[in-house]
Amino acid sequence: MYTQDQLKAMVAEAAKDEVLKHMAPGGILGVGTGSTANLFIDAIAPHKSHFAGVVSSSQASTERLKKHGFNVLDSNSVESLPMYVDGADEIDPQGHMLKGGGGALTREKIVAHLAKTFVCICDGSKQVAVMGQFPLPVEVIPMATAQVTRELEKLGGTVTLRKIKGTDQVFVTDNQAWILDVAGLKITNPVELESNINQIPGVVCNGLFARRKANVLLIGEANGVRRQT
Ligand code: ABF
Repeated sequence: MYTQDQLKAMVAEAAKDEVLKHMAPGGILGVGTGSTANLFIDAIAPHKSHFAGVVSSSQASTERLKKHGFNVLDSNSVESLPMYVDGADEIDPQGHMLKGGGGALTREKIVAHLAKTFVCICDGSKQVAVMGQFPLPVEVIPMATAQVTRELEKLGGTVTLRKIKGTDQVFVTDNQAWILDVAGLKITNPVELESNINQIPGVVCNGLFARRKANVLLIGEANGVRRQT
């Protein structure tokens, strides 16, 4: 039986193979955020010369990539990316994802939108029948926090302003915004809910990746890595 960390390492390796197989040398790779994405960064690092550069989805991933010697490019310097590799917090049977547990949802969605192929890497525990067991992150402009909270509560959620773990300090995103975590939702309509939440004034982005799903899922399971497209 594999541990969750072993499964994450397995999908990170599989994503390295996927990228090296499908991406021509000299391309620019989009890179996600989180512990599984970190394992992918470490796995692909020995092959950094395969890429002209990378576009990162967070300051945390940027630091890790730079430590490995990658050429980290500004997202504004590319019109598109051949591939983007990133993790997820939940995935439903149709491939809709809930992301943002690491607080990087907005930049992740920006870089994913640039990419032709989004490869999602995760261990099997992320697969759910219906999303919402993991609180849905919603990035907000601080001055709108109270009114966005009220709107999200009307949707049936229990809303918490994200704090830095173990402190009473508000978590601030790379975009100098705050995050509301919405628990208690049963997300049977992810595409519609993603759009509806984005209409609330003050919302920067939310963690539903439903309108733009991953093109390839690499899922670490008991008998190995399952590739789903
Ligand atoms: C990232 O992957 C985030 O959107 C999500 O929170 C994270 C999943 O975390 P981990 O890979 O650490 O399980 O893209």
